[in-house]
Amino acid sequence: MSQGTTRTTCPYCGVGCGVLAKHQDGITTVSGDPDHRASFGKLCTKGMNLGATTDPEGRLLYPQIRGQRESWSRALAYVGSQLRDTLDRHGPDSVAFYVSGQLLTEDYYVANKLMKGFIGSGNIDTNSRLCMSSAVAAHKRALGADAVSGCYADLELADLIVLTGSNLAWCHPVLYQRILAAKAKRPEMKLVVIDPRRTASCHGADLHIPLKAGTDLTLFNGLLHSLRKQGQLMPDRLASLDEVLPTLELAARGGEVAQVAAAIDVDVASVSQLFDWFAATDKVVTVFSQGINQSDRGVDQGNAILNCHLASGRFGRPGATAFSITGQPNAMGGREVGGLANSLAAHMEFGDVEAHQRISQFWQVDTLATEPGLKAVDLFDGIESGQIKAVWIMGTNPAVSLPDSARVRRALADCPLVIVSDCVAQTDTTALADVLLPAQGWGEKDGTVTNSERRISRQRAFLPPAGEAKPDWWILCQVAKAMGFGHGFEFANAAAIFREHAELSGLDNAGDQRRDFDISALAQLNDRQYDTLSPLQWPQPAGGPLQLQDQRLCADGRFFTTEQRARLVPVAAPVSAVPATTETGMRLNSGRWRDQWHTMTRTAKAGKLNQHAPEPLVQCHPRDAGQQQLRDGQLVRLSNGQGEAVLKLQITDAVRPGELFMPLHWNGQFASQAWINDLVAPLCDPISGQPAFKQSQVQIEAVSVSSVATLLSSRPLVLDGMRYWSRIPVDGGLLYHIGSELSPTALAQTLALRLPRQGQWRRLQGRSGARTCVAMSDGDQLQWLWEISADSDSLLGSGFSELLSQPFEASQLRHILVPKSRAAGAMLCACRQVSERQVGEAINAGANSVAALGECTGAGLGCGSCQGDLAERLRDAIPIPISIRQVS
Ligand SMILES: Nc1nc2c(c(=O)[nH]1)N[C@H]1C(S)=C(S)[C@@H](COP(=O)(O)OP(=O)(O)OC[C@H]3O[C@@H](n4cnc5c(=O)[nH]c(N)nc54)[C@H](O)[C@@H]3O)O[C@H]1N2
Ligand SMILES: Nc1nc2c(c(=O)[nH]1)N[C@H]1C(S)=C(S)[C@@H](COP(=O)(O)OP(=O)(O)OC[C@H]3O[C@@H](n4cnc5c(=O)[nH]c(N)nc54)[C@H](O)[C@@H]3O)O[C@H]1N2
Ligand code: SF4
Ligand SMILES: [Mo]
Repeated sequence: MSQGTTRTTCPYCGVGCGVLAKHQDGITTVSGDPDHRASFGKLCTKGMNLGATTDPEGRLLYPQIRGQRESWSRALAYVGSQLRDTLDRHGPDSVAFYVSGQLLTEDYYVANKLMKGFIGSGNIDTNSRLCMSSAVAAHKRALGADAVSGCYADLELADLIVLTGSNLAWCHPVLYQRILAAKAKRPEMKLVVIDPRRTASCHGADLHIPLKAGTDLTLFNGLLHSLRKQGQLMPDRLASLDEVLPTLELAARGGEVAQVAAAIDVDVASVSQLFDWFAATDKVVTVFSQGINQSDRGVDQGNAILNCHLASGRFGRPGATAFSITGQPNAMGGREVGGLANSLAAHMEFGDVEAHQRISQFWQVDTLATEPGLKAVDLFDGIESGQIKAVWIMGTNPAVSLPDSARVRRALADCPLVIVSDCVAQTDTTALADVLLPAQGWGEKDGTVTNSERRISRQRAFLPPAGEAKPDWWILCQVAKAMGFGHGFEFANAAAIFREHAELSGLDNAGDQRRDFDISALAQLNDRQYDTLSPLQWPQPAGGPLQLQDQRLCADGRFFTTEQRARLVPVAAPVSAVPATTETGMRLNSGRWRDQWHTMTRTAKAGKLNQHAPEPLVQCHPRDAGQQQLRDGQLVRLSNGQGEAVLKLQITDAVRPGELFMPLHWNGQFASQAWINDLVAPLCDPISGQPAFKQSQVQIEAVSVSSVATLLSSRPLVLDGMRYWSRIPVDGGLLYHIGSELSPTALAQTLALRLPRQGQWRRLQGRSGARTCVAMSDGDQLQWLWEISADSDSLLGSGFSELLSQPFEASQLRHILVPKSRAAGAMLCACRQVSERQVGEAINAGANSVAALGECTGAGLGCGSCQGDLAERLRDAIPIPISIRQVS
């Protein structure tokens, strides 16, 4: 590790990769930490581009009350007195915290302590409710605790990996790469993907089961039945046979493989293949994530998967487990501290009298909440109804990410007191805050996170804080003191909080009553030991040496139920699977895109990440597009009784007929009307309260506009009056897409008036067939560039976004106007990082074959999968004459 380098952890997904970060001369550079056991030196695109997200641009720099800058002391006193006043006048349940799996464990611990222990309400819930709460509930039912047993090494040790409802290749890329690397070494290892969509995760798979959305229960019940018939039950780890039978009987009701295949609408051969592979393989890992959790049957679906693994003894052993993969960097840490409204700290539960006494004594309070609080969706209902009068939102953007987001925005607008701690100034949620508190972001803050395999890693500071930003735990402690709760919040640093958290986990934690979460061996760490703590998995009980090797929960066959056996949970599949298409429209599925993180507050700062998908889009099958006479790339409206969205259509047979898919990321900061959750109803799993984000019903129709524009500008543009717009930062400026009811000429005139223009600037115009591209430059500095047309097919792609940050020459208009193929993407060759633009340049310079392009740019020489694209560029490019002239 070179001098000045800090060892830390990536702040995005639940893989929890180790990062080596360095900050020098105002520039942050990162690389993978070879010694981190989650990632062994690897990072994905988001991790590699972290450096571009740490500059102070766009940050929330100082506290504000109703838009006015305030000092910290005044802001804290105000928040403290307002919360105290609300508590005194309306009782504990009139106050709520809505927190996040992106907080550090220490922040999370203090937030939970303040709300449940001192304010005395259960009303603290987290965005992990939207993410893992169904898996948590399924674990508790089957294992007696939220005990995620597995290790990442299991993904390498397994002979069969089943990904269901998980697009691991995009959402946990480093884990996916670990699987591919293991598979390359042992080609007999099998990978099966169960997803209604053909995702990037299918590229390396041996089998894709494109089941009808919402039919996993039928499939996994069918698998259990088939395992039983093949003599695969291993009852010795289970409760008595009497308890097991109802589950097996329910599973049998789904019928034999042919009936299962018909119900999930997949060919019989694929389903038999999966069942046979599963039965023939001892070491099987089933990875599940949001396609399972975010459903109105999310908990049952989780249990259907666990049933198969537990019943057949494929659990808690090297290479054999059912593995719920966490989404956020600290979703697991949130579960440890009791961040969910229905649990207490350190994996203790409401309703357990001893646990209640234990925590009360430890915190020295007599106000500890006795009842679970409101779960996320209900909590915002409580804000809407006026039951909750003050809400503090930390590290999450509910105005975008909760279902029925338009209603959430209205509820926040009407709430008497909305406090928001964030590191970014402008989000759809900060826009609705009465008080804004600037939080330190990644690289500035210090603490721990726990990844999907229960590995606790340090996030360490290596940057000065932006403006007056403070750590979340510090802000919480100051407010607690201002509310009069001084004695519980005198922490000198994050290490002191961690020690308290670790100590609590070990209290009375032994014998038959033992809890799975125990890190009491870390309660004695001094500040220096905490600072240098190496990543390690829990449990770490006191009294023995620290366990540094991989550990699995329930490996000894003892579970956390009263009888210490695992339980099978009877789960009935729906009598008839939810139809994909109904009279009311199509089924709208949603999820992640490769290079954006959630509501884009951080990833959109990295110009490179924005090139992958610069506009909001919805994917639709060619059959449905044909029926509605929709064209690829045109603007469409999605609507239902609740709301609507306007965005670009991508026609692809990767989605099933009758189903649509839309990335969740877009919001009011980046597009005119592309909030997916305006269309998602607040339908939740009845047990976990997790919203069913993947099963909305919508209609799709064309939006008619008279002109469309792609515009690159060094300065922001006023967008009033445009039917559709999207904007995304690129190096040196912004990339806009516009749809307008004006004619192309009138749109050009309107935009010209809104764009800067100065005496010495050069206006260039390029023409190719019917396409015209106009550029304005100041010397060799491009100021803006547009293509306006009546027809979206002809518009330039996103591969030109780097033009603002490079010297501009007139000849560049030539390769901008090179016709793009339907699949036009910015980065044509991902292996060698060769863009559409570089390929265009090479073609203009005379490269006339795929081999010649490879020679001059390197494109196509890596994995080779872009060679088809390169050939298409060559075919399209050569015969079209392009003229360029200076027009003013
Ligand atoms: N690039 C990127 N990575 C991320 C994030 C991000 O924002 N961007 N966020 C992180 C977070 S917080 C999370 S929770 C994880 C989520 O990680 P994933 O769960 O892998 O991501 P999603 O794209 O939400 O959904 C996964 C898949 O579920 C499928 N699906 C939908 N309905 C069904 C169904 O009925 N059955 C089955 N079997 N599948 C279905 C969808 O088609 C989708 O491909 O990603 C984490 N990683
Ligand atoms: N339709 C649909 N909706 C979904 C989903 C889906 O699949 N489909 N997935 C759901 C899931 S799984 C999730 S996890 C949610 C995610 O949804 P959100 O949590 O709302 O999304 P983020 O953009 O991650 O919001 C995090 C906010 O915290 C800020 N922040 C970052 N670091 C810190 C910090 O250290 N301190 C503080 N105080 N603030 C910080 C960021 O700037 C940002 O504003 O979306 C959910 N919504
Ligand atoms: S896989 Fe996840 S934790 Fe690892 S670098 Fe990518 S986003 Fe970060
Ligand atoms: Mo998530």
